[in-house]
Order: sequence, then C-alpha cells, then structure tokens
Amino acid sequence: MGHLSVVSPPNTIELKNWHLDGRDITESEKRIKHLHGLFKDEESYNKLHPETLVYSVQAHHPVPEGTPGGLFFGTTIVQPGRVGTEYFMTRGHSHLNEERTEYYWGVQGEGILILMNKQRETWGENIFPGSLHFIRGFLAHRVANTGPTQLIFGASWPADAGHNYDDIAREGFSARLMEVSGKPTLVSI
Ligand code: PAN
Ligand code: ZN
Repeated sequence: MGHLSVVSPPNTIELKNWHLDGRDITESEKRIKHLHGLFKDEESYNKLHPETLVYSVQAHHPVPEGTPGGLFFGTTIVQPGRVGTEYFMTRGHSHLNEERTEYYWGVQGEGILILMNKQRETWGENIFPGSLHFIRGFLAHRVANTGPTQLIFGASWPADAGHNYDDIAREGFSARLMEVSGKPTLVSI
C-alpha cells in the first residue's frame, strides 16, 4: 500500500456460500471422532462413523489473537444430521473476555442459535438466510443445524475475545435442541 495507490484487497468472500479466500485464513474441521461427550445419546454417537464431518470453520485472522481493537471474521458450515434426536451442532463456548460481543448472520440453510446466560437460562434464535444475530456479552453460544441441507453462517468477533470451551465441556448448556414430534425443541436437562 502506498499513498494514492488503489489495490485489490487481500481477501475475498464467495457470496454464494461465504467461502473465504486469500491470506491469514485458518481452516478447521470437527468430525464425530472429535466430539466425544458433546451429544446426549452415546449409543447413537458410537454408531456413527468416526470420520463423519459435523462442522467446519474458516476464520480470517488479520491481526494476532488478543490484539485490542482487532476483529476476526469467519464462516461456519454445519452439516445436516443428528445424533439420536439431537441435531448436529457446534461445541459452543463463551468468550474468555466475557463482555466481548459477536455478530452471527445466516447465509444458507436453517438452524437455531442457542444462547445461555450466566444464570443458565437457555433460549434460541432462528437462523435463516439473511437473519442477523447480535450475541451480547456474557452469553454462551452454539449453533445447531435443524434442516436437511448444510447450514452456513458468518461471524465476526473481537480479536481479544478468546474462547472458553472448558465450562461448556464440563457443564454443558442447560437445554439441548432435540427433535420432538418432528419439531426442533429446546429440552431442559
Ligand atoms: C464462531 C465459532 C464457530 C465454531 O466463529 O467459533 O462457529 O463454533 P465453536 O467455536 O463453538 O466450535 C465464534 O463464535 N467465534 O467466536
Ligand atoms: Zn464466539
């Protein structure tokens, strides 16, 4: 970049599916074998092929993790599927820096953003193409795919948010999203 120069940006988004291209992008995949203990029905979990893909994430990290004022940007694809009657979902986390907020938005498919506050009250917001979700601070968040096709959503979060997976791994959310009488339903645990 130089004074008066006009250049192409280092990154692009494929607007059909929000696939990210360019520099500073990380990719990660979560398969059934990586998600021990996440789903309620262990018998059904053990019957699934360990390599079954559950979700994948691309994230653009233009500044180092922890940079005050920095922003990250990502695309998550959750595959359609269930473990027993529980929908495929992300692990879920709160931010280590608990007051840090985040935007999610729906790109493709249908799902539910599951939110839980510090009092362990849990609720959901429908995700659909064009839905916009502001995740307030202090909320644990996770996404389940409730439809027959891939669920794709975008996210942007502060570079100094950090991710706390331990609390959710240990205590879970206070409700699980299950199919009950053919409908996605938050069921208290
Ligand atoms: C998202 C999530 C992404 C995957 O980018 O990290 O959807 O979910 P888990 O991190 O819970 O596995 C985000 O919320 N970043 O803060
Ligand atoms: Zn987050």
